[in-house]
Amino acid sequence: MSGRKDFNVLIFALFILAVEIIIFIFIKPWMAIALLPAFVPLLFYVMDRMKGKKREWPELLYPEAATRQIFWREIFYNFQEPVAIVDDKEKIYWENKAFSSLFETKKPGGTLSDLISAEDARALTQDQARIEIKLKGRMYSVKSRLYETNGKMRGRKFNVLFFEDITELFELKKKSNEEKPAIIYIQIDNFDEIMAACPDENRPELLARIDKIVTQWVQSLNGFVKKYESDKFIALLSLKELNRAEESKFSILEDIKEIKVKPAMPVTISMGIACGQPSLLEVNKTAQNALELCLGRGGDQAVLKAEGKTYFYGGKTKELEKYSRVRARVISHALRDLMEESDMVLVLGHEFLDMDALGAGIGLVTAARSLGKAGYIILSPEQSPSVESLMDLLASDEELKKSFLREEEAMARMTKKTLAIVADTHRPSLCLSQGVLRKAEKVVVIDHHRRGEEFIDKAFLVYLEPYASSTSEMVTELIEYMGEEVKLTPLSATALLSGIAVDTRNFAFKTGVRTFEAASFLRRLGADPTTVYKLFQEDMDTVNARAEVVKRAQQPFEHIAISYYEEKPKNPSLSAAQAANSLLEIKGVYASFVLVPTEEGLSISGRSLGNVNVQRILEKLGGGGHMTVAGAQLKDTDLKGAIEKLKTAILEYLKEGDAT
Ligand SMILES: [Mn+2]
Repeated sequence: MSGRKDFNVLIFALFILAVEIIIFIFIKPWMAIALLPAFVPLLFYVMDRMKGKKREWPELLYPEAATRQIFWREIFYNFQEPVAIVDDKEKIYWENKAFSSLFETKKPGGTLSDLISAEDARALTQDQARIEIKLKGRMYSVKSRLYETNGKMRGRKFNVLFFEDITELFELKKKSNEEKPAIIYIQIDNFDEIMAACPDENRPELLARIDKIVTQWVQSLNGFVKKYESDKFIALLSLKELNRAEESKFSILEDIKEIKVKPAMPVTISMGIACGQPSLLEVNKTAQNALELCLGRGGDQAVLKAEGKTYFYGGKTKELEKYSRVRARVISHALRDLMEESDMVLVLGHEFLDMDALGAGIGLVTAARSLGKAGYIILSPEQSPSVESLMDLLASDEELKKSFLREEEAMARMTKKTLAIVADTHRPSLCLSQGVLRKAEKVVVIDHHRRGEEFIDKAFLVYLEPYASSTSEMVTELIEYMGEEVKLTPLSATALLSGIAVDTRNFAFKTGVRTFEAASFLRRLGADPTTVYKLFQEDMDTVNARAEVVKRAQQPFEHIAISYYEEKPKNPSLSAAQAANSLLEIKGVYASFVLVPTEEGLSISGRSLGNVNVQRILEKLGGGGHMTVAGAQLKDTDLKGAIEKLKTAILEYLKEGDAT
């Protein structure tokens, strides 16, 4: 730049000289001499102005070109922080002394990726990149600037890399991070039961042993612990120590089990842990939430909430079920958190979808949408006849109509963050979509069936409540506790009510106090019992066919009715189940069995009021189910043969009953 100014002054001087010469030769020599005093000050004035601009720079930085080069080279070459120029092929074009000594390079011309990782090298060939690299035990922040060259090397791209040693800053940051406080709530599971099981004289010792293990564990982590209730502790640790405890997977969970009250009753604890929230107040609140979640999952585990994520440790002992509202509330909050953490909620019912699974699904989808998340129920490939009427009703609502997805589409839209909720079953084989279940990384199970052998092992949260009347009842309670934002429309409330109605057979079976409470909550939100009643209305042919079955019924054993369909009805299993229910309406009938021809052979549906175990009877024929609802499939046998087999099974069962 300054060279150009010198040049301008020279041109100006030459111009004045030329004018003088022209006047001297071609006009009048005396005129040229006379004009000289006017031109000379003008020349000096221009030179002075140019000099004035030069003075903006310290003298040293504005030397002649050759000297300047030496200065710049000196400055950069001897600069204490490493600097290098790299071309777009990651070749080192130039480097300063600090750079050479940092990487111990003998001479420039090496490749950047030989000195640092290929990934870092690639990042640094971008403009304005900034990465942190650890080199020789020190941390460096490396910035890059991209330049395109002019002149001889026009069009070539170079990155200038500036290294800054940030070791001290980095250590300081790390240290302040490690010293962040973590709060741990520790609670002894089933404290009352443990105390009750422990003989009086041993109680002080038991309590002392528990205290000792908890206290020693926290102290080994340089933490502070305080017992604030007979079965509750609060502890404070630094994040560094918490990480250490995490590496050992919270060994205290196992250590505490060494204390056994009775041979089969180890002491277990629940731990709610939080760290890294913006304020101590929030750390505390989050730790309490984590403890609630831990208790909701059955205790004997640690739940850690940090960086917006939830981690689980332990939890191997069988969970203890208690049907309490506390549990419903805890599960509700946990489910809400999971929904909020997810990007989409998918509800999976069971094969042969019924109104309970569908009603529960509608409730869950509505909850998800109230929380601003997309929610869908997976649709079975073939529509199940038992939900036909409810589906027709839902189709009348613009919003609810959009609540269904086919399996393939759901699979395509699923991400790692998608939450899958299995409703009304806990057996993976009965699940409506095996694909979605397999792909889902977060699975919640909500079911009212007694737990069987086969179980969805990967479930993140399990709410299994055999004492609840229906999954719809459970979902209604969960929604009640989820908070005000979750709003049910009258139609979705009606769907939930129909789920309860179908599983309780209009509030006659398995109906508890909480069943009515759930129903009254739904009614308040506009659920319509008449609409529910209409959902169960049937066409004339179905009713007639069933009347025939009832008419044919026999009672070969006292209080047990057996009947059959002569021809295959439109929906064999549904018709048989309904006919068996109708038989139970007959005075004196405690259990009923209805046989029906199916595509594959014959199917038997068994129903009971509770004093006859139809499950045990049909298990003898290779079937299964519950005490009051069971079924079996028979192949290679005609109707007459099947009835004989059934009678033999009942007789066997009755004899067993005599024996016990
Ligand atoms: Mn159900």
